[in-house]
Amino acid sequence: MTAATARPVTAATAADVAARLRQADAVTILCHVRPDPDTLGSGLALGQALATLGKSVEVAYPGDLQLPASMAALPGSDLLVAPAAVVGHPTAVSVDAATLGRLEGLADVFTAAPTRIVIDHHVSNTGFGTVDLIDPASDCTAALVLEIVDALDVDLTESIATCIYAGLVTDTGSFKWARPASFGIAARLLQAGVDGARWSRQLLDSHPFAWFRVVGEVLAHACLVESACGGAGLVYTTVPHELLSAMPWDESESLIDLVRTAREVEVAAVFKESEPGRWNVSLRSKDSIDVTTIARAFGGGGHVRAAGYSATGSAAEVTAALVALLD
Ligand SMILES: [Mn+2]
Repeated sequence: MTAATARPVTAATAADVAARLRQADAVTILCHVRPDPDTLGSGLALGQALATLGKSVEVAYPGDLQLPASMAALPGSDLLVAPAAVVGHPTAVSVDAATLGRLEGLADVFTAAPTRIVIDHHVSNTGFGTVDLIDPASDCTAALVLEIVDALDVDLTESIATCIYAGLVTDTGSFKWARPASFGIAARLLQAGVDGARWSRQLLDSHPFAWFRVVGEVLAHACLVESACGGAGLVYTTVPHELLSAMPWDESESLIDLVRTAREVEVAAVFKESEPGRWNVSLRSKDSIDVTTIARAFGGGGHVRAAGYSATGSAAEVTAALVALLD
């Protein structure tokens, strides 16, 4: 299962984006729903850089979920405004969202802006702005934001560097699958004063005790389908709503990293019941299968080795649909 890589239809450079941002007096920066450290770090890093240049800045993400403490502690979080308080400036920037839909309730704010800048690294992103900086060769969106900060001639302060580091360390799984350029970027960020050990622990290696019970149940109920994917194998598990809601929402993000360690399989899936009957599905692969093709079959997207989609139905229904596609 290999898909042709979808390339952006328009391709801007960091210098192009910086030129547009220089012209703006006020900028609205939008992060994707259920923000992760890459989208939020990108938004806060860019927001701080633009504030340094004297611009009015607002940063927002859709939904009313409170940020987990680990991310709320990122420098620049004072730039965050609630969705209802978003002004919607004539220049809007989307960071790390693979589709307009990932901005959910704030998509209208984005489309209403005359100048719409998309900054992203998802291979499935075909571009939805008037200026699209989409680079699947970048390990994270935050690294693209660093290029823009440089193009704006803004000093790389410890605060800006910390936000970029947050995106880099999480999207590379603590540099486990980082490409060569990312190590150079990491060195520069640490030299700018980032406390790498603190942020790695805070963003990746810290869980509430309640997470242990969830992990125990989720792993105990995992299913192995060795015949799936032409014999490459699938492992999947479900996290029912009552279990998911027993822990902070961001804690479920790391479950897929445990499930995908199953040696017998190429593809891993975790079904998370965000609302009764509504599921967010995370997909991962190791070497040979492009999981964006699976995600796209269900209306989702993502990266070659990490993708996702949404589904509705009972646990039996949504898992059977995936198994039927792959087995
Ligand atoms: Mn990302």
